[in-house]
Amino acid sequence: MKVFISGNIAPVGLKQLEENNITITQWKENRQITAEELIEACKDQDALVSVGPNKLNAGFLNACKHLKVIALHSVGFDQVDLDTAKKLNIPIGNTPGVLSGATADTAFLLMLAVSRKAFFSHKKIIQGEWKNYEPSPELGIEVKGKTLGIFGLGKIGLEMARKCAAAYQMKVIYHNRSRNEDAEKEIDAEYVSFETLLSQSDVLSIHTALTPETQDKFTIDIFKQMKPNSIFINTARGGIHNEKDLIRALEEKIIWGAGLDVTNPEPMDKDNPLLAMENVAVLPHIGSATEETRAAMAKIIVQNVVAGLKGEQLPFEVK
Ligand code: 8YV
Repeated sequence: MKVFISGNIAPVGLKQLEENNITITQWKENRQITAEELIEACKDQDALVSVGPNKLNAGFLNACKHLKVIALHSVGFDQVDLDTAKKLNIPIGNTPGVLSGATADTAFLLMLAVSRKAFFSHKKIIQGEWKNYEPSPELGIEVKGKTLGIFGLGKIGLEMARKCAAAYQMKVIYHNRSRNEDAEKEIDAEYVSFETLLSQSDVLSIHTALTPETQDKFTIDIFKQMKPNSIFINTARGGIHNEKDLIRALEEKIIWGAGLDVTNPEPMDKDNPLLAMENVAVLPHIGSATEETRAAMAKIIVQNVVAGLKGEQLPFEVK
């Protein structure tokens, strides 16, 4: 059996695939594979491990209907046309659970980096602007005891809420399509309407999937409903916020700051105005990028590939 891997996965994954007598072909170039190249590469393969943002749309799936399984190197599956995959009987696997801690760490890191203007201050040193001790340079704000709003309280949102409640006794409010009663019990999270989430959150952290419903959800009209001293954090998908509107909301001080691990498009242009802003911290989509998490993701990928090649139910299948 043969698998094509469209990028890097942790070595443990490669080793385990080989132990299962699966022949690996891997995309090694230092650029994202194009749609045409991906179709070509999958021609003689039995399985695909899709790393990164390759669009697995109807065009790709119809051209590759011979694939027995597609294992995503992500928990998110917005890049896949699930209806077409279902029609063609191609099972799609993802990597839920194992990256919740690392992704929530990234949200937490961004919250602190923004609130203390860390990235901006760091840049000032590099630019040679640290000349003497200034007791009141641009001051940050503290998050202790403030209200954390979670948009999409699933596994990752819950990890973020736990950290904020434990470290800073933050009050947690959340908005979801349906209530998360376990989280309500565990961390006293309060379910609120979307409008209340906007008007009461001091830190608003996005942890929902990108769907037609959440696409471009955070526009200027939405930012205007947030507190002027609030911080917007997005570690989910860049398509959930409207970037032009976010820039305007920050420039016009409609909100206080923003921390992003996801942008639209990715990669972000190096001249993007967000990168020069004092109250902004941007990371290049590193949510799951730790040794431990990437190894755990790779092991799940192997389980999905092996099961799919045997025609068995994937242990982690996107439905
Ligand atoms: C992925 C992610 O690791 O899991 C997700 O949904 O966004 C990331 O953490 C990344 O897309 C690389 O495949």
